[in-house]
Amino acid sequence: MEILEELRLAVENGHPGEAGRLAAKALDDGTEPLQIVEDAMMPAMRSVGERYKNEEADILRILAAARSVRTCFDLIEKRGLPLAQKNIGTIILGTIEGDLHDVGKNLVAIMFRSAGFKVVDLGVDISEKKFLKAIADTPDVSIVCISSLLSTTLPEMEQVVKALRRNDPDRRYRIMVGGGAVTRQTAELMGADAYTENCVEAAEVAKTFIV
Ligand code: B12
Repeated sequence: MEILEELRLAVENGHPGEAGRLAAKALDDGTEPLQIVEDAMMPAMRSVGERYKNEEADILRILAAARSVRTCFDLIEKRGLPLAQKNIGTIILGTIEGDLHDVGKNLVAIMFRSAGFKVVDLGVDISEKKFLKAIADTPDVSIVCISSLLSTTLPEMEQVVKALRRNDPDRRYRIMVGGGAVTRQTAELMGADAYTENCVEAAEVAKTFIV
């Protein structure tokens, strides 16, 4: 079996050790990091996401697949290899205030980075004030992304989206929202520019905002 196919299966089946070993071998054989991401990690995460949605895979499988992706990225980083050929834009990303979930946010960050974005990851429990400060500190920001897994934090998310809009009359940046608590409909009602259900689509949509 081709090595990237083996790696895709290792990530999909949630075997971080095996995924790391195969990624190292692929790199030793001269495979470009970007090809590893596009031909193995992204299809694997897309497939696990689909199976989770159809209730064919449980959350432990997602977490194990996410750990496998993390292992491969750490390896690529440790070798000092560039993930993307160029910097296509800057994204600020954080989990909303009151919410400490970060697995999905971290996956989104990985997918953005592999698509060529610079990511300023603010972490979890991020208030309106912290988002606004990060935007002021990042003059080249193109997209601001907010994640929420707790439905109790949706009013806060709406508040932040509105504040970010007020802060940006010239539409310097776009706003994307996501995470288990958000739906396409709530995202639209809040006034966000985009919502996606998973990290693979998040990177694809983000690229459409860069002209
Ligand atoms: C793991 C987990 C935890 C871990 C978090 C560890 C961590 N470091 O993240 C721990 C144990 C700490 C935890 C705590 C709590 N949790 Co919890 N947790 C989960 C669980 C099991 C999985 C979440 C997860 O990681 N999913 C996997 C990732 C990959 O999926 P994801 O986050 O949705 O991200 C994907 C997409 O949504 C998208 N995405 C994510 N962010 C963004 C952002 C943008 C901009 C875009 C475009 C896309 C995008 O891309 C990702 C990848 O494709 C869920 C149950 C579930 N089935 O989802 C409950 C769940 C989210 N938790 C829940 C609750 C209630 C809590 C607690 C309040 C429990 C308690 N009573 O203490 C606390 C809250 C703590 C806090 N203040 O945040 C509820 C929320 C219910 C609700 N609707 O409000 C859930 C749904 C469980 C349930 N069924 O009741 N939790």
